[in-house]
Amino acid sequence: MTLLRFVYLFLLISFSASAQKDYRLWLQYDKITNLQVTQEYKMGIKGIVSLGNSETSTISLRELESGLTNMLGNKIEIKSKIEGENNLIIGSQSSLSSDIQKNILSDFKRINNEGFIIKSISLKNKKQIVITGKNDVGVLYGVYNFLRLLQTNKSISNLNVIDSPKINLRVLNHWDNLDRTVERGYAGFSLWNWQKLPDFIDQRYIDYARANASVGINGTVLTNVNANALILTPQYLEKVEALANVFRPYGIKVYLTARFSAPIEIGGLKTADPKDAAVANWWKEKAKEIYKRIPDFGGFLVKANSEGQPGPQNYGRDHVDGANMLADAVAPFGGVIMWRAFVYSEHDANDRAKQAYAEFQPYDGKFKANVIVQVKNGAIDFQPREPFHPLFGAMPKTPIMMEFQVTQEYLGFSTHLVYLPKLFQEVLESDTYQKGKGSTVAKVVDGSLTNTKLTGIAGVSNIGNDLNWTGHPFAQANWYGFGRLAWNPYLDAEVIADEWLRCTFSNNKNFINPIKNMMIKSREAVINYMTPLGLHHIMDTGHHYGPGPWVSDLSRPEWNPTYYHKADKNGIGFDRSKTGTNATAQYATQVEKIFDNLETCPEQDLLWFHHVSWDYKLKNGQTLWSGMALKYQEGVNQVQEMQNSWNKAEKYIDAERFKEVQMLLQIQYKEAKWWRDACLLYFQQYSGKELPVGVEKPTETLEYFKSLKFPFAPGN
Ligand code: BDP
Repeated sequence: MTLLRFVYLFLLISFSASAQKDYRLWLQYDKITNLQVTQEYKMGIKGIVSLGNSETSTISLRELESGLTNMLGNKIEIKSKIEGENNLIIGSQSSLSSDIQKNILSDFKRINNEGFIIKSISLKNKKQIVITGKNDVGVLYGVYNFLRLLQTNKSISNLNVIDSPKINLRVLNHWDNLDRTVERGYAGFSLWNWQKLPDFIDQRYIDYARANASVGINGTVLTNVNANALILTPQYLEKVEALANVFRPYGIKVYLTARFSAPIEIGGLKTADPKDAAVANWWKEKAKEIYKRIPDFGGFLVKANSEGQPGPQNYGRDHVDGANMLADAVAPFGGVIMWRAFVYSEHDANDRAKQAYAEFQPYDGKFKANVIVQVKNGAIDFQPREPFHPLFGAMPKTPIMMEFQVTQEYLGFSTHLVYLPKLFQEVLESDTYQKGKGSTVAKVVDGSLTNTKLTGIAGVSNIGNDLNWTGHPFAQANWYGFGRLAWNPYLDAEVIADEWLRCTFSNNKNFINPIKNMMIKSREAVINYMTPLGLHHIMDTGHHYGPGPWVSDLSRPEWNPTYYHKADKNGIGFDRSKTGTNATAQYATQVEKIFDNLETCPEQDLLWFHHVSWDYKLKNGQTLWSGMALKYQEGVNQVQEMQNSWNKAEKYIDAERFKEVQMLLQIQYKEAKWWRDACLLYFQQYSGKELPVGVEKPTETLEYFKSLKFPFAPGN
């Protein structure tokens, strides 16, 4: 490492420490206020000895140095060798002396290449703490983990933390366009300043990498799935290379989206037919060109023959032909193809929820070894609640990766406080019954169910160039939580919320407990005021902002909310049971039975799977109409409770973030009422019934709600 680079890195890290709280995410490193805790840390950490000399090791060292200095309020000595006791020794396995290695040899057997060990050891009768891993990135993960222990005021007196990521590819999908607009982005423009790259390296890139590394995210797809072929031209690849160079020492690989028609658009070929030798060759050469610049390039993410994107079917070929052709191109360099299964066609009269399974399931076992099929968590599209996608557990011979949406396209944009790890956890815990009871989606995704080696999880990013990165201070928790669950899909959302609050705001339990509770409940609140009881996709059209259950004039039937709720005089809901589209049959028999039967179908999914009458009796004895109306009201009430909790938090945190969240919650409250009133007025036309006692009367008419138009809603 050159001296210049060293100084540069140092400046960058210290810079970010002085930036605003909003910007610092969960890496606040605030001075610890608890004296007893501070005392323990000061006694336990007398110096840092860094054994590595890579860029990554320097980052680890600087991160520790700045984190500890800020949290403890005094500088920690950096030592060139181990002297005295209570040193933090950081370095990868090969850099450790044999007497240190002796202490932890067996632990190395328990971690994978990205794993880490944080351990209190005794060395020549002196107590030391070692942070290690098989390589420097593992050490970096260990360092962030160690810092988190301090951020959350955990004891460090007898450490023995041994941890590895359970999923290999932990990636963010940026739906960022080359003009810096972000599809479904609600936090400003794209971070990637293509015009100034490659020469101008924005501080943001480094802080983005730090944030990701701190939760173990190890890949980033820079560009939108609705892809632009230009990203694959030398002019842009040079810029991609610059980003890859920034991210590499943080353990983050860069991926790009591949537009299937690129050989025509930028390659001058007449076709993009995957069976055409010239096409296959063009991709091989393109891969070679990319890997020459970026030797650790991750590979391509592809949206093909979906929502108008080009793909192999344009040439009478199928998804396997397309994916395998690209797989061959990147295979020599160790690249992967993440091929999306988000497909549905306007020419297919079949229930949209069934189409991806119908198309992809028969391909099981047909993809090349470096292809992983990327499946959204549910069969429709990132709704506030969806039953898990039936492809999970249905393709045992194919690596399947999870796609979650971290950006809140269908959940109130970045204005609504919705804690998404609750949603992620619900999906991951769902039982596919692929190999009998206990075959959870998490076990499909981490490969443990079928001993799959290529595993992955993607989160559609909610990050933009807003000062606070995500538009809503609490949307930072969704980025954080996605990363934590990508690392370990068995973590509990509540534990993650606890960690995040402590790192981001305060360790004061009078703050943590009510605010954690608010976060946990927020996900059910949004379901209640938007789409209770299994309703889905009734957002206004195109931009998906606000309610639009009345929309029925779009060219594609399955883009219309009326297609999804099917409300009429007789009742409401989409019959996907045996008597309807039989989508339930796409699940394992045990699951199929549960969903198919009205008695056993969870009420939270009722209208997803069944069309029932307005008088249908819910488990609590209410009629469907009353129960639904009360759910809408409950959602509104829950937002009010969230406001109450937040208002009491004022004294525990900084004024700026307090105020921001307070204003946002007020908008959320207004919009929750909008959702309730618009949906109930609309559905009331069919139910023909009065609102039950306890539901507030709307103050506007249905016509008014229908007249609202948002031509400039963001993200569209
Ligand atoms: C939908 C979005 C659209 C995306 C599409 C996808 O509305 O902007 O392009 O998903 O995932 O949710 O490809």
